[in-house]
Formats: sequence, structure tokens, C-alpha cells
Amino acid sequence: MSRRLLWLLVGGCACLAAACGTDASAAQTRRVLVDYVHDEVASSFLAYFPSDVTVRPGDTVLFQQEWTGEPHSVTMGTMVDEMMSVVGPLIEEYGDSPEEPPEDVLATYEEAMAPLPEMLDFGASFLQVNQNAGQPCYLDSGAPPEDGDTPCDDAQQEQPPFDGRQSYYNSGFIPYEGPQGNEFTVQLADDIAPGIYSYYCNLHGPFQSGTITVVDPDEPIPSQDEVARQARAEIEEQAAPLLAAFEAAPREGTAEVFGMTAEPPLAGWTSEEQMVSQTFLNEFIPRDIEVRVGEPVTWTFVGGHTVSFGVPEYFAQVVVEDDGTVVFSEDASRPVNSPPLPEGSLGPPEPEGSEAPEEAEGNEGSEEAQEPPGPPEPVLVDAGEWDGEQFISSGLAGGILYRLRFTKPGTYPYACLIHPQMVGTVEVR
Ligand SMILES: [Cu+2]
Repeated sequence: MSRRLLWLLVGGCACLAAACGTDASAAQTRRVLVDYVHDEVASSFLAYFPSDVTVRPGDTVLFQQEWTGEPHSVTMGTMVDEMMSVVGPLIEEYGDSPEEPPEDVLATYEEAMAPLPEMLDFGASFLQVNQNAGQPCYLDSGAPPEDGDTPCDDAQQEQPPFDGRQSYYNSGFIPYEGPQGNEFTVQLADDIAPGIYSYYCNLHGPFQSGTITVVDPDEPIPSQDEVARQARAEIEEQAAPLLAAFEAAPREGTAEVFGMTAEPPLAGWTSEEQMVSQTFLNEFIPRDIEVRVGEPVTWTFVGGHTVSFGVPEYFAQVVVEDDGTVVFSEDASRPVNSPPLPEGSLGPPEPEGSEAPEEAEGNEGSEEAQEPPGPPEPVLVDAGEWDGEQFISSGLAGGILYRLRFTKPGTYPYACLIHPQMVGTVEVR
């Protein structure tokens, strides 16, 4: 075989393997992961992997969500480009610090965010979905409705190709379709101008954001394999503080977390490094515990979770009803056969005398969620005795102590209704 022919063959193979990145005639699809299910530690990654993907006009970006229980959106458009042009540099400068940024920085941040509706209304007595952000909406110009009860109209919910000029281009809540089934597809218009387009999650805020880089039609782009490798590298970097926090979590004795004294068993855990890494640690620590009949078990809640026994079939915490209305499942968030939760027990622990927490799971002004609060007083919620059978759930809470006594011997699996990978067992002897 001639050297030239061999070279051609090798070249041809390489081209096939890389999906022939330079063939401008064939439209390509590139996959971006939304969130990530880690195989060692139950967790949520508030990020898109890779954070930037390069494509050409006419290509497709497939957003594929791994379900950790956290609802997400992909929200883009010129309104988002403008917001990110202000907020992005602030996150770059202040985002890695657990310290609160200066007042004027927070004001600038909030002003930039103001025109964009958020998916969840954390001010409501229980979590409520804003339909103007939770439902899909594609606008050539103008802003989505300001009223959280008003979704964009039916015509505005029909998804066109993304041309980079639309003012608002929002997936809304990416519906739950099984562990890896949640998808949002963005077909890029043939006439989209080369440039960098920003998107973010309108539930978790601009700390969870990414970009789509569009290059000229005749420029080469990285293959899907390369995109996947980049995603993997970013996941590993983000996972490092998460794994370290899990490793360092107390299995016995007591430990301080943001000034709160926590004693295992724990429902959730975190560290400063991990919080700024935009991950949640969704573990019961230790996962398996043993008690005697009648002996109380008291969980310390760190972050927003539930302790739930006798759980019926899995249901997602956010669902889309037949008419398109997006709702937060009250069964996931409310106490079931369990006492009411103390005021302001939702979300991360808050300092004494602060305003009632208006956010769970690090939303709006993620800076606030990432700020280590002063020493709070965890409130004890005593749910009394549990007979080993009926559905009982603490409700979504953070910064509480939750106590149960078991009346019958047995091995009881339990779970967090918000985070499906967050499970444990109590063995009662
Ligand atoms: Cu949880």
C-alpha cells in the first residue's frame, strides 16, 4: 500500500471518529449536560457541562439533564446576554469568596437581574412556581409577563430555532421524564450571527450559566468526543470540594457547620469550599444507622431536605399539569403525618434575627445563599412515634432537628423527597 493511500485511509478514519468536524455541509449535534449524578456521593451540580460549547449556524445543542431532583431551565435571549454581561464579571470577581460582596456590587447585581422573572417564588408560604418563568416562552422582542401567575401565551410557547436576536428564549422548567430523560433541544438558525450567546437557569440564578459559541459556517468545531471530555474535566474539578466535604462530614460526635452544632445523623452537609463550588451534598450521614425500639433518632438538617419514611412511588418535586401549569408538589415540600415546621425553616440555616429566609437551595442572589450565616438555633421538631408503615415526611426544611421514635423492630429505608438519590436505612432492634 502506498504511503499516500495509507495516509488517506488514516485520515478518513480520523475524520469519521471525529464526526468530520470540518464538513460544513453536515449539521452537527453537541450535547451539554445539565446537572450531574455522581456515582460516589448523592449530590446536585448547579452547572452545565461543558460551560461553553462551540457550534455553527444550523447545528443543534442538546441539553440533557441528569435528574438529581433539582429543577432547571435553559434561559437565553438578548435579555440574558445583557444580564450576563453585567453579572458574569461580578461572579468572576466575587463568586469564589464566601464573603458577602460590597453593597454596590449587590445592588448592581440585583438591578441587572430585575427584568428577568424567576421560576420559584420563595416568598410564598410554600414554594410556588412563577408561570412567567416556569413555562416555556420564546419572544422576538419585549419581556415576558411581569405577573408570576401569567404565562406567555400559546403562540409564544412554540419553540422557533434560536437566531440570537430573540429577546427571550426560555425552556421553562425542563420536565421530568425519568432519570436521564429530561431534554431541551436548541436548533440554531441558519442565519445566526457568529458570537457568544449566554444562557442560565432561571431557578438557580446566573451562578448556573453557560455559553454557546457560534463560529462561521466554514470553521471547524470540536467533536462530540472532545466536548464530552471537556465536560468530564469540568465535572471532576467541581466534584473535588464536594467529595472532600463528604469525606470530612462527622459520622459521630459533633461538628460545627456555619456556627451551628451538628450531630449525626445528618440530613445534608456542606462546607464553604463546597458551597462556592455550586454543588449540593444530598446525603444522609451516616447512610445506615441502628437504634433500639423506642430510642429517639434526631437528624440535624443542613440545607433543604426531607426525612421521609414509607414513601409512596417516586414523584418529582416539580410537575407540569395537563394545561401546562408548572407546580411545586406540595407532597414533596409539606409535612405529612408530621408536625408543622417552624417559621423560616426552609433552606439553609439563617442567623437569628435575620429576615425570614426566602430561598431554598441557593437561588436568587446566590451570594446570599453562599454567605455563611451566623450561629442559628436549630429548632427541634418532634414527630413522635412511627409505626413502621404509614407515610411520614418532615417536610422540606433546613436548620432543624427532626426527631422520631420507632415502635417496631425492622429495617426501614428512608429518603429525601426532594433528592431521589438521597436515601438511607434505619435498623431498629
Ligand atoms: Cu434532599
